[in-house]
Amino acid sequence: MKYNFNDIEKKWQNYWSEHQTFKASNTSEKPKYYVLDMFPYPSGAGLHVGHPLGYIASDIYARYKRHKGFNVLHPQGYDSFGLPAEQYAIQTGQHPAITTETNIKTYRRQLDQIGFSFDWSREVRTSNPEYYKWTQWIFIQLFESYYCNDEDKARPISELISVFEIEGNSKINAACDDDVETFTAEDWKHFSSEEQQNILLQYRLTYLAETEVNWCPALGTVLANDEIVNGVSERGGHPVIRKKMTQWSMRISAYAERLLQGLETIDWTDSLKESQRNWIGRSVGASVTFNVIPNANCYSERSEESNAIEVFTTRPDTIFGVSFMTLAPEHELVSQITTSEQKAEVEAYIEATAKRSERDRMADVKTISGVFTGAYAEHPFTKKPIPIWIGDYVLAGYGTGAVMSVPCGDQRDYDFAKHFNIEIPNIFEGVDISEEAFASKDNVKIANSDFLNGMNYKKATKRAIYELEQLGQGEGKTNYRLRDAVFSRQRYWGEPFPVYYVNGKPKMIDAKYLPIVLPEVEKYLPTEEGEPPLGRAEVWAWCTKTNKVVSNEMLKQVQHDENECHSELDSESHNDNGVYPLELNTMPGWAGSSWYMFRYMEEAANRGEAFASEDALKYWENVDLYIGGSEHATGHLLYSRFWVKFLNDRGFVGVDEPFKKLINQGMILGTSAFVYRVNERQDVFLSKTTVDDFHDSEKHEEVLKRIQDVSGTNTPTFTKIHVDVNFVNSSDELDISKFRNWRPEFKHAKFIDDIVVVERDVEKMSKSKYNVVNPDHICEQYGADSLRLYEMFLGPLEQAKPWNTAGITGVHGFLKKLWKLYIDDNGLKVNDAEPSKDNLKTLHKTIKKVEEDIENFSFNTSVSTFMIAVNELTAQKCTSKAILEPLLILISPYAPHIAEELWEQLGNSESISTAAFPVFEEKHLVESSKKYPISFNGKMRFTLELPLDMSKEDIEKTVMAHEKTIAQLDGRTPKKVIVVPGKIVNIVG
Ligand code: ANZ
Repeated sequence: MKYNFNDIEKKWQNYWSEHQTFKASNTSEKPKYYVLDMFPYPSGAGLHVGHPLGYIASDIYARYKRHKGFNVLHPQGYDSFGLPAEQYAIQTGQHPAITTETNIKTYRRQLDQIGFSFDWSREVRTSNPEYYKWTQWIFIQLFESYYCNDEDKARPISELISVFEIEGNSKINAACDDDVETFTAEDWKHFSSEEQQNILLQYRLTYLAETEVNWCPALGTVLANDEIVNGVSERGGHPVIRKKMTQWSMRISAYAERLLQGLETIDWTDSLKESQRNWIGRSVGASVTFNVIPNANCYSERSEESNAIEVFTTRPDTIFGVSFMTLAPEHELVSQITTSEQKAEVEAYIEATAKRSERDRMADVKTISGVFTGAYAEHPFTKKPIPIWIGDYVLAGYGTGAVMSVPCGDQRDYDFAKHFNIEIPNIFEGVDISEEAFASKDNVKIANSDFLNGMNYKKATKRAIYELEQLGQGEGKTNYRLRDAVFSRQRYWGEPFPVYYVNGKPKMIDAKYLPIVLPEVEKYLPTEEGEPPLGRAEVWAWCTKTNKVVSNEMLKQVQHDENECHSELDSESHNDNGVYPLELNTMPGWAGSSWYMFRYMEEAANRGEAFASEDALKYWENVDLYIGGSEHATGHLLYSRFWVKFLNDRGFVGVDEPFKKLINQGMILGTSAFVYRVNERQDVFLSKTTVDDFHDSEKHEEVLKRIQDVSGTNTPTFTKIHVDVNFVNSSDELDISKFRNWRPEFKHAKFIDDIVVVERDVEKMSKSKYNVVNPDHICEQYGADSLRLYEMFLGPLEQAKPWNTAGITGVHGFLKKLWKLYIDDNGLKVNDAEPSKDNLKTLHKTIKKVEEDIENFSFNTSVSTFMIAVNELTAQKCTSKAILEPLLILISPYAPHIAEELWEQLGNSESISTAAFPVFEEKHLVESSKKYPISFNGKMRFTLELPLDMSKEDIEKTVMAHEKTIAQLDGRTPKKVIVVPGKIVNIVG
């Protein structure tokens, strides 16, 4: 009987689905284990062989854990809101819900054919209203919370209001905006409700604020920092500019320290933790206030006010080395302190720098640019005037957007001072700063610094902070690079906010009316007025009387009436029919993925009253193993930790971290193929080798002639272009007719060479590089088990590795060999024969290695272990069920279909996934004999294999009687025979 993988795989996939073999239970007696994959975004292109790598690894682990007696939750779903479906909708008019549905079908078919042990009954889709109802609900909870720094956790906003009512805000220690003003209980009572709402907004964990955002005009939306690569949008590579907009933000900065500390409690790779640490960017130092010296010559009307500049510094010990200050061009004081003489120059500079992105500004250390404001600040200790400059090396969004510049200690300050001829005082004892700043803080004493003289960095820092505190001009401060996360997107295909506006002030819709379902629009583009696509919705107003989304007509009605009788703005008090505009932005891609791990915990049938029931949350706790790509290091993986900490603070979940262990799978790279095109004639192509010959002086003439003959060009130049790897055979030769049929512009392609050999290069596997290998073809041709084994066999899970389809025949051959061990032309050949010692040794060696490998996520080495085992058992002609049955369990996590089939053939009626993992027994590996080195006077002459349980006397007798010993001794009688059982025999004399 042949190994008919296509039939076998289909049969078992149907079996698993019909029997719900991998459905997890929420009430099992077994210990729980939760294995999660980062869920896919269902793109139109479907899966390529790079996508399932992590899924295969997690599936092996999930199946292994089931064999080990765990109740395993291994769910899957779709991150189904997002930009590509929307862009496709813009181009084709097709509703994103429809394309998303189609894409999901393709994904599901592709995933099913690989034989994953997913519990599909718990599937989630972030774009499903029943799902995003809870994303909206979490948003409301964030709005209704503030962060109490004393308790170090989020608390209900109602508690904050109670404190305001009793004692105002002077004693409140909470995360809030920078510019919150102090008020008393009395003040609070007298504030209008609108003023009160404005103040609360400065404390809420999600708040509306005018923020400088990354605006991408081409995509018509705001992008997060991690959606921008090298200054352009990650998607599409469009330019990104900075722009001020009113946006929802998430006060993630309140959680900076806990996000940092939490890393110590989870089992993630060092590199991943390091990127989160860098992203959070904790800096310990001080904030210092410099008073601006009033100057009547300022052009601003507000110049008479007393101004102060607050800076953040990591080096308060260098305070006496300050010889100027630098403000970011966007700093709010710039316009107030600049003198009339400097006004024109300052304004020109600000305009020029606005064009440079923050990233450019950070990356560029060479260009020194800046301008003097004409104003001076007073040094807190020496009282000397210090010139205030603006320079774009100071970033507006970091620290306070202002620095105390210490040219002797900071290279950027040094370069700036040199360039503009500013004084460079030296405050380091015995250090030469004639060439560059002294950037180190170690092994040096402070000089020329009044009360800091003679101190090292540590002491001077402490003392400087103390003295600043005495003056009331500074204090110790820890700063984080992590900024609050902008949460609004000007897109259609995302979660609507449960928010409406009364007099421009946001109000939350009561949670019991959720979900607020995404409205229909006739086009997915922003409106002509520049509003987001939801601005096109006709039924998108909130009626507070019926608690329903109603037609915008009702809104217009009110405004219309108002215009007649009243001024335009006071809509609430007059003629108010209780209908208000809804928020037009939608939530960003990371909203739905920040909590989806909890949704899977609930069995689908019980999903109702909560995002997951208390029992389900308690049972599954958090994800034990999470596998996914490292590109989410500072996006999804940080945001979801933040939301989980918040949900935990407010008592909605019992855990503080979502993912206990995390592994990043390495990328599978494609082997791209290229030909060269003659630039002067777009329809003429040639091989890489011919291009090389063209540049070779000996062959140049001949090649040039050939090119001239075909293209008529005398001075050809070449461009390398991608060709689809599917047009290339295993000898790297291009199928010219396929190429010509590929695209209209290639229809009449002419080739200089008869045989076109493509150039190969390893790149990221991507549709745009035409190097994508589709798993469907592999499954058809070799089967899913071969695909699974091969993906693992490519190399260590976490490393990047190139795909080469040709290599799959190796693992496919192995599976055929495995099959033959059980089945030949006459059918099953396994019997009840007593296993030999060698059989047992092979089996137990394999159990030990495979178990160790899986526990260490070293799946590639397991595959070679299986190959060795099958080779050995084949050589041993093993037919013993006692060996071959457990062997199937070992292989089943990797190649589940063939394992199930052979398991059934052996007479088992239940799925192999329910079988217990074989138990390793050391005794079978213990050697029963030993190859003794036989030495004569310490020199080894030959080896002799003897049983390990042989007595000392018998060993001596056997060795002495051996013909090689007799020959060695040549008639002599040895003085002594030393026998160390299990080790050596030495014959002396
Ligand atoms: C005085 C000083 C002396 C500084 C010295 C450094 C060395 P990290 O570690 O990244 O937190 N700085 C503060 N705010 C800035 C901004 N918005 N843009 C650019 N630079 C800024 O760096 C903090 C240090 O970077 C601060 O300490 C400040 O310069 C500068 F010998 O103050 B330092």
